[in-house]
Amino acid sequence: FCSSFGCFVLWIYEKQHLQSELMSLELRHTKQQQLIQRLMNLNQIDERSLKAGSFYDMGDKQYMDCAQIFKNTQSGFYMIKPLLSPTRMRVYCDMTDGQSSRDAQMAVSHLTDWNDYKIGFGDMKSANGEFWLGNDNLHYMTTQDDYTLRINLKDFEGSRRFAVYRTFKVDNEQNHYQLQFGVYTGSAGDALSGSYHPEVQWWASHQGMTFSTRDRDNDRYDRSCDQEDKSGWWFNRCHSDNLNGFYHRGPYSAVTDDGIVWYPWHGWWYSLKSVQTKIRPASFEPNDV
Ligand SMILES: [Ca+2]
Repeated sequence: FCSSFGCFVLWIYEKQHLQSELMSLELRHTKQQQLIQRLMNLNQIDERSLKAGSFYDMGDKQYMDCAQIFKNTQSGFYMIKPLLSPTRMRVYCDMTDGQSSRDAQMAVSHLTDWNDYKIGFGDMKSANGEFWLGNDNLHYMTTQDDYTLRINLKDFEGSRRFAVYRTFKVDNEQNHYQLQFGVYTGSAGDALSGSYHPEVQWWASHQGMTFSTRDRDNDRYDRSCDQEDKSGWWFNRCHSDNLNGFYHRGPYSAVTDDGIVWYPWHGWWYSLKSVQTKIRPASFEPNDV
């Protein structure tokens, strides 16, 4: 069949051939492993970028509120432009529970002036950041359509309550961002109108109140609610809720009721753990989208 020499050559050839095939297989294996690693990394980055707190650029498309972008379904920051607003604004859109807009999370510093509240301030980048959207922006948002306000409250014992107000409106700066709201539903009690107690209502209702800050006193009190209660708010004489108040952490004693207060739930001397406010069009039905 073959001479000993011929078989030897064939053996050498086969050995070299197998060795080069092995090397090529090893190379392919390494390349595939690198590819798998790259794909895994890409996947992780993708997951991270989809987490709440991300900023989504919707390009040149114009949306008047979060409800119009709801089909995007990812919670995060978006640029919107309410009809009357001269500029686009950055808002947090909460798509997880059908709420289409979070306007503010309000455990904020009281060392802020009229102009800070006017244009907004705080952490507008992280999902749990605390910020005030800005009274001008609240005005532009709430006058272009009929909006519903939802306030989510948490205490330090782990309980949660909420309050919903129909027809939430904030007037313009000339009218000191006068507050108007409609029917209440919820579990936290109707602090905004103070309807739980007529004797409280006349001095603590926030219906029709104008906004006050430490440098602009528009309240009905002969002194300044803002200076006593350390926040910018729609004070009367002064309040039954003070959601921009001082972060006392639960029960507190102070000269005035300056905590983060929601009176019908925990009274004036308990400062809440967290406050989240959201607005969405009254006509908005997540299931329609
Ligand atoms: Ca006053």
